[in-house]
Amino acid sequence: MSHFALIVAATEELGIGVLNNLPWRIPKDMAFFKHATTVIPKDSQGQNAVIMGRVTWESIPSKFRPLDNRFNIVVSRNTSYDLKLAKAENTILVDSLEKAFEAVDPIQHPRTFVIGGAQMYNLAIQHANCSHILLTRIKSKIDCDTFFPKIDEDQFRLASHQELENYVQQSVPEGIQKHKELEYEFTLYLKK
Ligand code: FOL
Repeated sequence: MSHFALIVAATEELGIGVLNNLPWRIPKDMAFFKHATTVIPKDSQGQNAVIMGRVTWESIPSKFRPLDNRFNIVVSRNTSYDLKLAKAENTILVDSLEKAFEAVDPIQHPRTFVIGGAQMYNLAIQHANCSHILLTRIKSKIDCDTFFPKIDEDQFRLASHQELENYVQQSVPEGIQKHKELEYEFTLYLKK
């Protein structure tokens, strides 16, 4: 298998969720998520793959499921889990993260993103092929019951803003952004 990225929005305390949902709604971060996970590198073809745990799958509003223009891979130990797909295309169920990676053909799916939740992130961040972490850092204190693992600074370095823009092939607002009472910042970490 080839390398993959994690994408996440997390507070300074690395909170990512509460009651099986996102603790905030930041439209420009959601637009960033959609763009970053959909855009494919120049001179490649196909659609990126997004890998998620079953709880994250259920947290996505059904009208946005499966995430369009992306190959959706849902991980559940329950091999007869009912995805309840309205539109049948573009989604598979696998029973481990390793099987999710095996299901990705790098020719058809140029980039792979692990999009949550905590259990998937915990396994994926330790994986040798985890090369990128797109972290939207939420600066406000928000109560969460689910957390992203600590990013080991010996293994990952904070990339420059230019490296972030190159990766997502789009301009990204630099520095602290505001949405209502929330402050946040787009960052990228790269495997050293
Ligand atoms: N990464 C970042 N930066 N922000 C997030 O909110 C985020 N969320 C998840 C994973 N990584 C993230 C997991 N949760 C949708 C909903 C929840 C979700 C991920 C995606 C979703 O519905 N996405 C639609 C767009 C929805 C909209 O426009 O409001 C999509 O097409 O991507």
